[in-house]
Amino acid sequence: MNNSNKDRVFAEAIKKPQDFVFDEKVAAVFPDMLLRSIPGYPAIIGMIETLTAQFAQNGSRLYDLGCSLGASAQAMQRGLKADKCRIIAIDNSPAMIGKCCQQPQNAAAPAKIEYLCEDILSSKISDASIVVMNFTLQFVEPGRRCEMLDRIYNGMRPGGILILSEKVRFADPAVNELLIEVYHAFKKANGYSELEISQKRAALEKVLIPESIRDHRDRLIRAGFKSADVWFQCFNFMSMLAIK
Ligand code: GEK
Repeated sequence: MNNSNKDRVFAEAIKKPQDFVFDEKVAAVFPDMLLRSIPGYPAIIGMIETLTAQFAQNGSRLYDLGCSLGASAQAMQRGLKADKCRIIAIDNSPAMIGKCCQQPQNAAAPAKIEYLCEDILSSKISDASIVVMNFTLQFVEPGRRCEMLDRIYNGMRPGGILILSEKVRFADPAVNELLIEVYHAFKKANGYSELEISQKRAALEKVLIPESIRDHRDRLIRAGFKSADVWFQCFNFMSMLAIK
């Protein structure tokens, strides 16, 4: 990897701590940041491809909400076997969407990816057979998460799926602390220093609000999904499959 693509966003001591933002600096190193910060990220992306092959319905829409650089949308594009679908990838970070639009489209793919720079809380979601929220709901204000899930559910076809991946917390504070420690050991093993780990943790504190697996499942069932089950978990990171 070229050194300018390596995540060093929190490597130097920060004098005036600020909340984490998805700006140009983060977008420039984002693939490296995700790979070294989310246990199982490549496996989740691979399974989004597999799930798309299984669940995409002819003539439907596939959404990647909080797409960042479009990794999930691109996985859906690779897995897509259904005809006449649209793939819509949305993020409210101009830095992320700007980089997505510079990437060449795969001309041989059955559907091209449409990138939109907007707030997913006001995005139109309709006729969807697949919706992916890969580590995005955790950045939505907790008070607006029910509304977000209701909008997704109402915009989906019967038999459609929502893939919801999130960092989670555990109800037992001791277990929660233990899993956070194990997670930090994972980051250290991936080359992050104590300083990088603690400065990023502080920057994310008010921005990334994790909930328990139970909170997520209850909200999905309350929104109307027939089932909502964890299909992937590693430490305090998980992904659920909710079926309408
Ligand atoms: C991946 N899914 O590689 N509206 C639109 N975008 C938002 C909003 C919002 N209200 N809130 C946050 N975002 C990707 C990774 S990253 C996860 C997703 C992480 C966007 C935000 O700008 C960022 O790009 C993304 O959600 C979260 O599979 O960094 O841990």
